[in-house]
Order: sequence, then structure tokens, then C-alpha cells
Amino acid sequence: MAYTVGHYLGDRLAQIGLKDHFAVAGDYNLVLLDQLLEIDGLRQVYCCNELNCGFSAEGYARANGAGAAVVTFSVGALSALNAIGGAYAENLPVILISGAPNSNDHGSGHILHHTIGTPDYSYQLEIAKRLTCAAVSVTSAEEAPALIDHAIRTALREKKPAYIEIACNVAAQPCMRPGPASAVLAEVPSDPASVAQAVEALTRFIESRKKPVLLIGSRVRAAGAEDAAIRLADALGCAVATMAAAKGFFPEDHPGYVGTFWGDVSSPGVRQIFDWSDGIIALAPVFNDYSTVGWTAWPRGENVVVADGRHVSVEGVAYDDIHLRDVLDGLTKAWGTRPKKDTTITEFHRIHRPAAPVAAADPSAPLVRAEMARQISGVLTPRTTLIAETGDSWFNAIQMKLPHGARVELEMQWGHIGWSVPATFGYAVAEPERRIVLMVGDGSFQLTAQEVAQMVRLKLPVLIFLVNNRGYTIEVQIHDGPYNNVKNWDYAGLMEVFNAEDGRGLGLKATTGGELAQAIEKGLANREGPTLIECTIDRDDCTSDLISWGRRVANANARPPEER
Ligand SMILES: Cc1ncc(C[n+]2csc(CCOP(=O)(O)OP(=O)(O)O)c2C)c(N)n1
Ligand SMILES: [Mg+2]
Repeated sequence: MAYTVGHYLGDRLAQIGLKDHFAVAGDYNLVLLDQLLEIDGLRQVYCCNELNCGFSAEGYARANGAGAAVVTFSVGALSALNAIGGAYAENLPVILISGAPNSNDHGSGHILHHTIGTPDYSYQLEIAKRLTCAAVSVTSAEEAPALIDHAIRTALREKKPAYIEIACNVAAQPCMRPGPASAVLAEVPSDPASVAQAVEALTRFIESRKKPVLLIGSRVRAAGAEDAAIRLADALGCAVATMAAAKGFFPEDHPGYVGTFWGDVSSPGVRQIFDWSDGIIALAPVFNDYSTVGWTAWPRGENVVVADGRHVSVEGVAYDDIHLRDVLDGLTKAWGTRPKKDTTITEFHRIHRPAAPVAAADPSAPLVRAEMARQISGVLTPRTTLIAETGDSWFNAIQMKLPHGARVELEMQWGHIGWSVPATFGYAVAEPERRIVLMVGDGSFQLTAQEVAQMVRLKLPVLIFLVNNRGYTIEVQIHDGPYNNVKNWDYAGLMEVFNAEDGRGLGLKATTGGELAQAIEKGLANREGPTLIECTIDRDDCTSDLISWGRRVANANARPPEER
């Protein structure tokens, strides 16, 4: 059997650790899909549409380190590109692979189906260039290896998505075989001089401060610096907070951990410690309008050091070409056995009294948000990943105390409602051994609901908490109007539709605490498919954090144009 371009691509995907790729078939990618099916150890997993396919690959990348989606030209790829924008925003190496017109048609003046009706097919590549770190068009077998390798290598190095389009008549052309995986996996090492000087500068900075704190940002995972941050926290002994979007990126049972720093909606006591601190060391943060609570809590100035994945700046000097983890490990080593800088954790324990656990509600009383959140946090184990959708689900998830090893996935930078359903599907495909719990609002669910059918198809025992509060409650808090009401659905009833003749998904309704507890029990026992529990609560029953945050973000949105 001839070795082909499609085989080359598939083998590279397998070499970088992919066991699955997500796909929607179309005539520009059918031959390519045939080639990929022939790769040992690389499963083809199907999605209902290309937006979901992109988000599934994004969710897979969260669990697995990288993901891939294979779609058809234009009608497919343009939908998937929204999810690729998301992968860029969220720092995830997702490889979008699109079938493309026959190489003979490029430059021929021919008009092809599925295109915008002009003979220039370059528009998709041009769009992809803006949303990826590398975008290539493969129109001959000879150039395929170099182009495919460039896209994959760049995506892995930069932790950003890449785009590969392959002309439909080239996918099955004979091709060279790939060499060792190191050609696409090897990282560019840190510049040792830059690391050494950054470590020196940071050591001086911390030594000169009495009250340092560590702030863990959402890019710390992409930087591969989560473990190094723990080692540094051990060495310094100071207080450590996570930013909202970095929930779960630092162990919450660590002695230095104080909670979420998020301005006015920080965990109790955390804002005060940050206000008091004279040295904030922010590791791979993203300061945007959401994370700064409408620009009201933006750590900056001379008391703040901001370190990014490949760059640190300390007191006006930029240290480039570093890996954050190398700088953190260097700093941990340099700190050695110097006295701990633990004033901030000591003070935190003085001002903060742990809240009493929330008491269970009367099991027959109508379900309220607080009881729902209490019961959902009860299903979190060290092997759980909780995926929380944009909406009040964010705030509920962020307030939950995570057992050691539990993870949370949020999409706070891109914030595409509906992301969570396909992302959960992709995550569950990658991590079948973990307990996967999704918390999603009714409004968000309506965008991508059909991907639950793929969870049914693959018998994934995902636990879905569908919060039916009859609308876009987060938007009600930011700016209300009739556009925030949604048509009600029989969400639990949908499971029958998705099951059809052979599925084992379970759809349950909870209108009281007692019903929710029973539904959770049934859901945990169902190992043959997803369980969707529709939790009915009042339209305005939301976290107080959402209300405070929503007001501040609305204020930021409402700033009048400045006079020039
Ligand atoms: C694709 C997309 N369209 C629109 C929005 C604007 N938006 C943000 S949150 C939201 C409502 C979410 O409602 P729901 O999922 O029911 O969550 P709730 O706040 O009610 O818990 C909307 C429409 C968005 N973020 N993404
Ligand atoms: Mg809602």
C-alpha cells in the first residue's frame, strides 16, 4: 500500500500524542479521512457540526495537550474557525485541517461549489492566518511534509492553533514517511543568561519586599509552569491566589493557597491581602476587562512583577527568550533556605475565618441556586474535571473548593456560550477515566445541544447539570431587556431524542433538593452514557458575585467616548 500525504499527517498527529481526531465529512476531505482511518492508534470521532468539531478538539487539547479537527472547505471550515479563535484566546494547540479544492482548479478560473462563487480560493487561508500561529496550504505531495511539520511544530511551541489545508486530490498522493517525533516536538530552550539575570532580579525584588504574594494566571498551564509555581510557593511560603480563569491551576489544599483574586468578587480575605501586599508576582496572567472586574482591580505599577510564558519584566527590565518554568525553578533554587516570606499567609489567617459549610436545604423545598451548587460541589472528587460554561456557572464553579487533583475548565477569554457542551465531549473522549461534570446554563446549551448525542454515541458517562433559569441571567445582571429571555425547552426530554433506538443517556428533572440528590445518585450509577439533570431555579436566583461583577463590567462597557 502506498504511503500518502494523509498518512504522513496522521502519523504526525499520532506522534504528538493524539489518540483521536474530530471530524465532519464533506467532499473536499473524504479521501483525507480515508487516509486518516488507516493510521493505527488514531481514532476518528465524529461531531454534529464543524463549530462543535472545533470546540471538541479544543476540549480534547485541554486534557491531552493538543487536538485536531478535520473539516471540509468553507462551509465547514468557516464555522470551525470560530472555535479556532477560541483556541488562540485560550492558548491551546488545536490543529484545524481542512480539505481544499483540487490542485488543478487553483488559478484556473473555475468556480467551485462550497466557495463564495469566485475563482480565488485563498480567502480561507487568509482568514486562518489571522486566527492561528501558522497556516499552510498543501497543493503537492513534495511540499507536504515540510508544510505539515511547520504548522504542527509551531502550534506546539506557541500553544496556539494552526491551520493546514490539503487539496482534495493530494491527500492520497504518495509521500515520504516522517522521521522522529522530536522534529516537531523539540522545544527551543531558554537563553541561560536571560534566565540567570531574571532570577537575580526577581530575587532582589522579593528580598526587598515585606509582603509578597503570588498570583497564578490562566496562561500558566500553557507555559508548562504549574508544577514550578508550586515549588516556588513552597520555597517562599507566601500567600498564593489564582485568577478566576486559572481556577484549579494551583492545588487548593496547598498551605499557601488563599482563594481567587478577582477584585470585588475575590474569595473572602483575598482582596484585602492583595491591597496590603507590597509585591505581587503575577505568573502568566491575562488582565482583561473581565479579570480586572471592569478595570477596577488591575494589579500594576512598581509593586507588580508580570511574568509570561516566554518573557519576564522586573522593575523596568525585560528578560526575553526564557521559559517561565526555568525562571521559577531558578528562583526556587536561588531562594534555597532563606527565611520564608510568609507575612501574607500569616495575615490572611488572622483576618479570614473559614465560612461554616452551607447547610443542606429542606429536600422538599423548591430548588435554589445555593442548594444546587452545594450538591454539585459534593460530586467533585480528586479525579473530577468540572467544566463550567459562561454565565452564572462560572461564578458557581469558582466558589467551589476543589479536592486535590480536581480540575476546572473555563473559557473566560473567548467566552463563546455553547463552548462547554462540545468541549466537554472532547475532554471526555481524552480522559475516559476521570469523572467529567458539566455545568451549563439553558441559554448556552441551546447553541450546541446536539453534541450530547455524540456523548450518547460513545457511551461517555458525563454528568451534565443544565441550569434552567429561563434565560440569560448573566446578561440580565449586566444589561436587561427582552432579548435575555429564551424559549423554554424540555431539556431532560431531549435525551430520549438523542438516545433514539440504541442510546443509554438519562434525562432527569430536579425541582427540589431531594429530587436533585436522587438524580445525582442515578447519574453517578449510569456508566453507559451521559446523564443530563435539568435543575429548575428562579430567573434571578444567581450568585451575589455575578451581581457585583456584572455591575462593574457594565460600567466599563458604558464609558462614554473620550473627548480627543
Ligand atoms: C456566541 C455568543 N453569543 C452571545 C454571547 C453573549 N452572552 C454571554 S452570556 C450569555 C447568556 C448565558 O445564559 P445562560 O447560559 O442561560 O447562563 P446563565 O447566566 O443564565 O446562568 C450570552 C447570550 C456570547 N458570550 N457568546
Ligand atoms: Mg440561563
